[in-house]
Amino acid sequence: MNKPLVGIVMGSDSDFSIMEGASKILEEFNIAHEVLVTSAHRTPERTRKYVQGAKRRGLRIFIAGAGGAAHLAGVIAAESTLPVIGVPINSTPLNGLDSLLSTAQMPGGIPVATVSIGKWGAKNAGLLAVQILALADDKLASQLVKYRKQQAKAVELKSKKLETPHAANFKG
Ligand code: RP5
Repeated sequence: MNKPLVGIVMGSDSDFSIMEGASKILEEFNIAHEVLVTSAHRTPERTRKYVQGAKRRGLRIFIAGAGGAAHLAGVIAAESTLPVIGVPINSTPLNGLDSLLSTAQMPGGIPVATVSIGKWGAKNAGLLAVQILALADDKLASQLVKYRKQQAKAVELKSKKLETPHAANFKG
């Protein structure tokens, strides 16, 4: 089994139904990754230990998802110079707006690349990790181009199903 390149972490197992979107993308691109639960607030020491050992174990990127006062991505970024992608989870009465602000509003000097709230964010976090890894991997870069082409084709096919006769004259 290949060593994991991406660490997908989340504040609670209740975040998994969202965060598995990131894992699915990495599986699609055959990128070795690991998934675990650790909390900035409930298990601060576990989080610190995990992050401090990550570079040595070969990890290149973190994807961190949390909800509410979502400090997980920021705490990880504070402990490591590896890139951190933050996913705000919509697990709260504020529907993730709190998570978005807590994840995105990092002080200058400690960046977190924050994606959109919830499922879209988890998927895009996976894709952003692939794009970062593809900078040094031509095969992965070609896979990304193929992914985009397939995605565009799928839109055209969906359009065909509901196009009115005049729209058929549009050659997009
Ligand atoms: C956050 O609190 C977690 O990331 C999760 O989104 C939220 C609720 O956690 P549980 O109470 O379901 O464990 O820390």
